[in-house]
Amino acid sequence: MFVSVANGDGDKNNWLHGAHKFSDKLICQSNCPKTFYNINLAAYAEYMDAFLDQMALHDAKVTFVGPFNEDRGAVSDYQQIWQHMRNSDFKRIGPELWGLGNSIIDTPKLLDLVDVVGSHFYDDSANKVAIHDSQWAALTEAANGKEVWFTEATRFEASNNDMTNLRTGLEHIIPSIRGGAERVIFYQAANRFVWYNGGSRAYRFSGVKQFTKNAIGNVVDSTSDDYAVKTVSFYESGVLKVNITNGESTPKITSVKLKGNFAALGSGSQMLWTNDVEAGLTDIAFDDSSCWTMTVPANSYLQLSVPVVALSASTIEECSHIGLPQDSDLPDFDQDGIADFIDEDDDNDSVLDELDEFPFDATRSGTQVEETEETEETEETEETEETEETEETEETVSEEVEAPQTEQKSSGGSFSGTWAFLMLLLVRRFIK
Ligand SMILES: [Ca+2]
Ligand SMILES: [Ca+2]
Ligand SMILES: [Ca+2]
Repeated sequence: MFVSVANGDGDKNNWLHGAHKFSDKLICQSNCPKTFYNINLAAYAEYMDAFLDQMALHDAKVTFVGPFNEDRGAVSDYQQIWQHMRNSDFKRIGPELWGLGNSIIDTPKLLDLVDVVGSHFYDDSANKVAIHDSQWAALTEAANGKEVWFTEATRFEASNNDMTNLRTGLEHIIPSIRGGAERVIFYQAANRFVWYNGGSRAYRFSGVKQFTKNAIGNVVDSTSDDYAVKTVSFYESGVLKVNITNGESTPKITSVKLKGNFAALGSGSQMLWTNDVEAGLTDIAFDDSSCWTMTVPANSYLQLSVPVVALSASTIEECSHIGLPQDSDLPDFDQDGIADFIDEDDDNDSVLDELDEFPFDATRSGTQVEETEETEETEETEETEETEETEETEETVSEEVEAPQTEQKSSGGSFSGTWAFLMLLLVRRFIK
């Protein structure tokens, strides 16, 4: 059990932040040593001792203690608290600062005073997406071998779009896991005791449950070439769990590649969350391939369960499309049920696309015209980058994001560190 002093967002005046969350009885009145918020740290230590005693008395033994919550305690503050406390049979957590950036700065000087390095992550503004992974990796580096925990994962938006609320919560934690965090502490996603009549349970309960129950084994290196697409994967006992979110309002046809001499073979599945679907399960038969394309719907979260084997002589390296229910949302000009990107005749005039005017040639059936540059028609504002996978009718977006970790960080499992998966997601927006 982990206990940490908390800010009081539930207080109607939102006053229980910073120093206000500490009782007046803990504030030093005169002749005070210089401490954080002028707290009498001897009294605070006694308060925590009494709390731990009461918990133990009721068979709720506390094993981890965080004395500060978004309070920038100094080295001397931590020293005094631990020195004054009678109880010591627990692990100490700090600094738990509001911003990951400050936690990175403070961690080295606190290393002798904490057993677990914890941080929040509210400095995750959109313009810092490119450094989310590397920031968490920097905290792991600063922790110098001590465990890193993300101690307040709570970016589940409270909008009226249930799907967005789930997705933002997952997007908040993915960089921490990729960057080396060993544990993530949620709140807002736990089941509550009250579920009033007429209400419906939010997506975040089922989505987070799916994510966490399969966040076992070892974290696998992965990378996505689109900042709007977040991914993190876990491997255990021959099965790769691939989590993918798409934060944009358009579906993306995505290439998934297994690196490191592995192929997907056997019975797998997709569990999908979209605006319209909660936990939709689809079985997938993998046919000994190391690459496939699939559709990641707009504003979605999906988890693939992929049985993996070593590459063999029969492994297929060409990326073929795995048809999934979400394909029905893709553009289909002639509405024949075959999405444009795999339909070889987009206007059903019996002239194949490659011989026909592109993209939609219903008004000029049968006319052979010169090939034109296809990508100029619907150019996005995002920068484009060619990859070896680029085809004429598709646009690659954004830069490649390298996963920072090279070692497996999660506990448990028998996955050897010398086996290294690299999962590469080449994300392409469909524009044909
Ligand atoms: Ca079609
Ligand atoms: Ca057609
Ligand atoms: Ca045609």
